[in-house]
Amino acid sequence: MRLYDHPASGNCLKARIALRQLGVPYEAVTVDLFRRETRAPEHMARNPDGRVPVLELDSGRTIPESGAILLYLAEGTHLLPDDRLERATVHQWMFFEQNQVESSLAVARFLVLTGRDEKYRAVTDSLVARGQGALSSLARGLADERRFICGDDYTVADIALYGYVHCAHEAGADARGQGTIGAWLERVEATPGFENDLVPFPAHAMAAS
Ligand SMILES: N[C@@H](CCC(=O)N[C@@H](CS)C(=O)NCC(=O)O)C(=O)O
Repeated sequence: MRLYDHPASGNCLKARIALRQLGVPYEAVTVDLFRRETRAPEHMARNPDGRVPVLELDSGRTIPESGAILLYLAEGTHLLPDDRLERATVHQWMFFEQNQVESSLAVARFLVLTGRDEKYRAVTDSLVARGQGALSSLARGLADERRFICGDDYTVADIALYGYVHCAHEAGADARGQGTIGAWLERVEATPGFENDLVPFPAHAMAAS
């Protein structure tokens, strides 16, 4: 398998965590999103939405979207329950991640780390406020001190949420101070084979002033 990837992307980190924890051999190919390589025709052919991550199977078929990649990789493994209702809970938190966490904290983090937050102050503040609200919802989801977000078992929902919750401070939000989120992050990080290899944004990601 091949992962079209960027080492500073939280969405790509989710795919890398799952690939490593499942012991799936893969080749990582960096697509430099800060140089607009994600919008080049050859990448658009892999993902009509022009973003990473994209997983390419040995057949050449491609799977864009971090959530779709996680669910594809997790099928038939301990990272995804067979039971229909338990699986619906995994889906619940993965949809929540995309709708509430990724759409707010990932964008705010991008604006802050590329130095665009001052120029887009109102947008950034609104994204951080929405992200903080999403973190409060996550904290309520973890309030019964369950080990992982869906219960006793670690699933791809935990991996999906980890992507942007663990680095919420880079967006200007506070995750670790919210209820049991800090303890949950530590439990995720302690799962076998877990590695967070997210790297800082490169210098050329900074907006030209
Ligand atoms: N919903 C998508 C979002 C993917 C996404 O926004 N990827 C960013 C990097 S984190 C990207 O490729 N941005 C480059 C661009 O928009 O051209 C997912 O979860 O995979």
